[in-house]
Amino acid sequence: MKLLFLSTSVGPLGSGLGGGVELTLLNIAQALVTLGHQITVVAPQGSKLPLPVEMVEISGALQVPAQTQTRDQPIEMPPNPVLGRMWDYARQVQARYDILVNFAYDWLPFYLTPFLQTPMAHLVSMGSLNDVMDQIVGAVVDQFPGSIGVYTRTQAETFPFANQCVALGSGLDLSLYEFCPEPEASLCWLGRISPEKGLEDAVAAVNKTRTPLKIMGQLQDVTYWETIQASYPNAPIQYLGFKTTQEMQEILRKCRALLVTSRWVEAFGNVLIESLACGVPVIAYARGGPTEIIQDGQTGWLVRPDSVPGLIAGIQKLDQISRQACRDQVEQDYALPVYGARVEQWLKNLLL
Ligand code: HBI
Repeated sequence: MKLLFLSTSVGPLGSGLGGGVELTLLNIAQALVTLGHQITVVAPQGSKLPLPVEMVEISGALQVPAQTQTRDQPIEMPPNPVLGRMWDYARQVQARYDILVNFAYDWLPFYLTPFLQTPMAHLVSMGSLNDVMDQIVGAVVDQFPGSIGVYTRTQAETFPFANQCVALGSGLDLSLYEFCPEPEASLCWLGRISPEKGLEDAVAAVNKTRTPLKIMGQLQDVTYWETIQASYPNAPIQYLGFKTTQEMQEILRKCRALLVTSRWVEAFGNVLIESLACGVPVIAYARGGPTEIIQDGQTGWLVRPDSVPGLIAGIQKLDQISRQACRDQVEQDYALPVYGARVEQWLKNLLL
């Protein structure tokens, strides 16, 4: 198939602003290229992909991140929106492709679906956040059955049209993650530094256990980060910035565990399978995608959501977890070829 991928609109691919969906787009592109499909990616100016696929960079103003909006807020479009210009490009070239695949969690691509002649597939990368988005995605899935892909059933359940979503799971190129049998002392926290990720709870936990915590990810909300530092001036934390996958896994793999403290319903949690791929157990709030990934007591601990004592208890029980079991689970459930086959089937079904 000839596929046109339309990237998230909140940041250039490779910047980390797009969070987990950047990794998802890369992994799907890699898996489908391996299966012999032709991929072209349309993305904001400055995007980079470590893949030999055609990249069309579009300039313009980035979209406001949906998770900063309230549920009843109207859709905002900035002046000279990169999103609008990405889809104007798609409209012009659509006849060259079998399917247009949208990775943006934005109103416009969904609204445009019936206006375009080429079939569209939408990978919805977050749970329900906003009424206007729920409405437009619901309208698309009613008119185009099977066109809405999600990560997990838990994520789908946040939408009124849960049973019309295709759960695709996720996957990784496991060769990028090196198993580490003997960790050092540190714990790790990965992700966009933004309120919905609950970093303050991880800091509060290590402030008690005095276990060093390595923090990596895009510093999206500086005020939020400064508040955490002011609240816990003596916490044993170290912010290492945003890293490429290679640099990140080099640090992550030596950690005793990954702490996942999401406040929102995490659609999946790509960082969790990156961690398990390195043999690093995960201690996660029992909320959203992590509840479908972590095998409690086997590959990590699922703790009561928003409970810092729960995180601390998990840290104290880490020696019960086998690091090999973590790597084994990812090889079994999240290998890239398996994920690629599932995504390929999802897309082929739209051409039947
Ligand atoms: N917000 N408006 C908007 N559009 C996106 O594509 C988007 C977002 N917020 C977060 C986000 N994408 C990704 O970080 C998550 O989908 C993983």
